[in-house]
Amino acid sequence: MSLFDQTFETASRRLAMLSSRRGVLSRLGKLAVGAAALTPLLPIDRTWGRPLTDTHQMDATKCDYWKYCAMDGQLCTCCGGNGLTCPPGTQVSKVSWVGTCRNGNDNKDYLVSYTDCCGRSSCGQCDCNANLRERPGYEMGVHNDINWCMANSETAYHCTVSIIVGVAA
Ligand code: ABN
Repeated sequence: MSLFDQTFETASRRLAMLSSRRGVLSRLGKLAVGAAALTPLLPIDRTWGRPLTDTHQMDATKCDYWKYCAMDGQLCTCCGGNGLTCPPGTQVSKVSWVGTCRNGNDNKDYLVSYTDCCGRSSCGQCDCNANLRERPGYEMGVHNDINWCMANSETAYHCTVSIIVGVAA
């Protein structure tokens, strides 16, 4: 076959492959497989706007619940309390720790106060240590590994409740 014929044949085959139904379907198939392989790697929001209620972020008995981001202590929700008020037989600490946590549901930052419940021995459940923005012990004023019951007459530490104070500015 002459060079001219060969070139013409190759070009015709390529054109036929590009425009034939089989060629188009084959390219679409490759595109679909490539997209399926790459999509999991892309940095996109996979909640698709859904609330995060099916994750620990919304379970008040788990340390990764969003409002425990600056928490150091045992969750009163695991110690017979409701998470907002101290369990029966304990007193609210006179001093508390305050943190700012982001609620993944509405993407807003909230001021959260962590108040110790005092007067009974340690509950021993759900010990959480997130401590976002806490500083080391030598910066006493911004250190959270402290028994806030120290200022009460009953200084024994039982557990900690987390109260949302408001939306952070
Ligand atoms: N604020 C909770 C706590 C109590 C005792 C010791 C460390 C932290």
